[in-house]
Amino acid sequence: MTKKIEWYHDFINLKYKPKASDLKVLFYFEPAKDITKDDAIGRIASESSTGTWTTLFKLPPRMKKLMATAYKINGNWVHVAYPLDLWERGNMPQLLSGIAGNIFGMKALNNLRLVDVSLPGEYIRHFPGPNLGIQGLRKYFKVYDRPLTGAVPKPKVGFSAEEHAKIGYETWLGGFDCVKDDENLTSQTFNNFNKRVSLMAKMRDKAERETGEIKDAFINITAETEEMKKRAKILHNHGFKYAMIDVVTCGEASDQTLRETLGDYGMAIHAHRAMHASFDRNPKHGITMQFLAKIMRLIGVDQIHSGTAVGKLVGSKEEVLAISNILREKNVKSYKNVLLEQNWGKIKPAFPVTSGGLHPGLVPDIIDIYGKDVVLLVSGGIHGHPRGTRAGAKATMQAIEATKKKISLEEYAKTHAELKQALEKWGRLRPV
Ligand code: CAP
Ligand code: MG
Repeated sequence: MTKKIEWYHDFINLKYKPKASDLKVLFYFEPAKDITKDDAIGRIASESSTGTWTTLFKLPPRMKKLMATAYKINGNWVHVAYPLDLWERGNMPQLLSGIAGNIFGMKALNNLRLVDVSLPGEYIRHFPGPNLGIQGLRKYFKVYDRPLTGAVPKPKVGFSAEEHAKIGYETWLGGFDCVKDDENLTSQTFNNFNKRVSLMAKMRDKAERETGEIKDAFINITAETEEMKKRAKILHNHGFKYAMIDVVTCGEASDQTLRETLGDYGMAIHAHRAMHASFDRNPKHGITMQFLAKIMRLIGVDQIHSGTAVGKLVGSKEEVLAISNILREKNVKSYKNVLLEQNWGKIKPAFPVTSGGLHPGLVPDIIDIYGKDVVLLVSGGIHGHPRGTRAGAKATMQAIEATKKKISLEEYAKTHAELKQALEKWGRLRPV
């Protein structure tokens, strides 16, 4: 008789009823050749909690309490429950090192996808969530009945700080609430951060005086963490309500730190998700965008990019709706193999941000998918307007008005020149 050398199956118990205090995770998995489903599932639960590849000389019985349990298998989906004590409170990198860590590299799995996590109240209450959230930001802008709007100067990078601020001014004067930096604009030789901030503040003040509206900007502070803290302070000193962070490339640890810093200044975080598609694009492997959205709401971003379903970047309508649900609802209901139930307790709702290949002709589709609680970013789609940036922003605002009034864009365009010109160029094009 061969000796038992591993204990992976000890992590499976289909009779287990998760406790209210457990963290519950839904994974999609595909076992490698010659690996049974149970062998695969056991490894997922083991490697993400307390196990190792072989039986041990010593296994103190009390440690069994920390083992994860695979408790429900549904085709290639498995539900795993984790005892709360496995997790340090308020430490997001540590959670990821467990449920999104070594398991992705196991030879026994051809594919593994972390779909969603359901977090108990006792875990959630150690995170701050958004500082202002949807209600706080609406109150700040005094805009309650339409999406917030913003645009990035295009080309992405290359403008000087002066040129950037002038484009910003045109964007604001066209009716947009915000001007956004692109994800790869930080503080380059041709566009220094400090200079950009001070010129943008001047132009913002001018735009506010001339329009009587609140104007702001998502200026990108992405850098090494200490540097980000300095940049956050500079933004605060210049009266900006937001800072923008590339939350994936910066990492959860610095996101958490900056949430504290910006919270002290009463500011909000615009979260750009550049790099997300490296782990969420393959539907069989990696981490879903809804999971990323969940941990970002918990860490406390006020808004995060969530896709368009109709623009230039990947992302289905189902995914967009799942992300919006996670960001905006108080009680998220489980949905197919896409979402787990989540009670957000006191954590505020965050805005989804729709962006990428949008233009005025796509506004009705976007509002149909998202409703009004969304930040709408139209960049190429305003700067490419035949009459320029200001007219492009006006055309977008007209498209929002038309949609609110339930009038077709074509009809509204008869009395709104900027919208008419936009439709002549792009129509209802869905770019690829
Ligand atoms: C959009 C954008 C945004 C992407 C991000 C760009 O520009 O500025 O970064 O939309 O993608 O650089 O492509 P356009 P996502 O409006 O000119 O397309 O929102 O999917 O994270
Ligand atoms: Mg961009």
